[in-house]
Amino acid sequence: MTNLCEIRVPDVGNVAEIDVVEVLIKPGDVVELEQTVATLETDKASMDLPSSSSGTIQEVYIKPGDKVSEGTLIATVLVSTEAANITEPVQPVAIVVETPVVEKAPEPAKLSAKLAPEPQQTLLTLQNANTTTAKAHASPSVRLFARELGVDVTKINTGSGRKGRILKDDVKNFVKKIITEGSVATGAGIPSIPTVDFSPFGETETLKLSKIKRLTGQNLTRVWLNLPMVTYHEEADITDMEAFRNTLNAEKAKGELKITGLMFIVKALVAAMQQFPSFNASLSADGESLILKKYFNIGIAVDTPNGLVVPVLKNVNNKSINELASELAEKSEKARLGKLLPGDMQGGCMTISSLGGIGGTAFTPIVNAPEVAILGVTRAKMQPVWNGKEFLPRLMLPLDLTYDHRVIDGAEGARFMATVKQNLSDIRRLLL
Ligand code: CAO
Repeated sequence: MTNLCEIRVPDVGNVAEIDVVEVLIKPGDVVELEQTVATLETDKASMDLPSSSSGTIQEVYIKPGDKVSEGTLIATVLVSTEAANITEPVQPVAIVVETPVVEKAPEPAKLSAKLAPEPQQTLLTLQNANTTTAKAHASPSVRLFARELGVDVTKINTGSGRKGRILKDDVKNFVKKIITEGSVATGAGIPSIPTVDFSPFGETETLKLSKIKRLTGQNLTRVWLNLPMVTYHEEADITDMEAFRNTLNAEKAKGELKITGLMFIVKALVAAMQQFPSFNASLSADGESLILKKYFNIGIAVDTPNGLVVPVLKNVNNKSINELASELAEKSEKARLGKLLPGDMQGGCMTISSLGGIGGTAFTPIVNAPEVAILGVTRAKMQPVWNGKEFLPRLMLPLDLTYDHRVIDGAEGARFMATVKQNLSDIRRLLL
């Protein structure tokens, strides 16, 4: 035998019109007593409407967007008389929408470990997401659902519900995105930049980013979020080096490839890396060991019409300045024509980003991880330098070393740069 019972909106205080935000049942669903059947919302609060019976839903009388009030019929439930669970109307569970809600961090998500293509990264994303305390526009049932999946609803930027409310589907989509992409843009717990409609301010045009720019952007963001980076600034006196370079170039026949200062910088850098092995290294995946490299390959950031690419000069220690100059000329030409092969860009130990041909006094380059450091170079400038007795005009080259602070200590960074500086100031040292 069965009874037909009704689920109605209980007394929720003197509120005339309550919005139906989400309906979580359909005919044929089996519901338990106090199971959430719908989410309602007033101006001030969001509430889960629990079932007042357990049984099978026969009919649902509301849909999202409807307005209800005390006594409105929500659904009918077929209840077996043996179960006879008919009760007094159950009070909805309310959560004040406008006030930050402190959420208890649940156990790490199991789902991610099972399904994610990159388990470590995805797991990290979900676990990080669990530990925050913030407000989110979501009903208690959605919060519970999110918690069960190990998702912090505050990491879901906007919901697809009314007024941006986060619905169950948004939580599911968030998880799907993490699983398919390995992470999401906001996966490290960083709030995303809000989307702005610029049209009120004037005309705009949307240009698609080149593939190189998009990939570089993803890589740089990943590095920025993972590496504690420090940038150390130094200046090298390259007056003598420049005089020597000019002599060499003057000896060259017309049309022969000229040598830029960058080749000396590459050599000076590698000589310092030979003295400081931790700069020619990568951190192991578990962060517990340093992988020291016995080869010396230097990546050179090259500016191309499609974005930044980094061809690698291989075995720099075994090559002459002239050889390196022609290799860079060939590779940067290939880079600008978009003809670099993957092998041309692999195997770098440290990268140089030189803006010296353009200008600048200093900048903070981003490490090309898993390398541990990058050397930035800006424009050399004649400066008065005090030699203890008088000011002399010297050509000073600004250098910026950014390093991964997990691997390199500040003092080590400073010593390394002092060595690079010495090597450039007196290039005879490169013979040692
Ligand atoms: N100070 C003063 N002059 C400099 C200099 C410096 N630090 N660096 C280069 N120059 C001079 C060169 O001597 C050359 O002068 P001449 O024309 O009189 O010979 C001129 O500037 C142009 O040099 P160049 O840039 O063509 O050559 P390079 O070997 O110094 O650099 C390359 C090659 C490929 C690194 C460079 O062309 C390039 O693409 N730089 C941009 C890299 C970049 O975008 N980095 C940013 C990464 S972070 O977003």
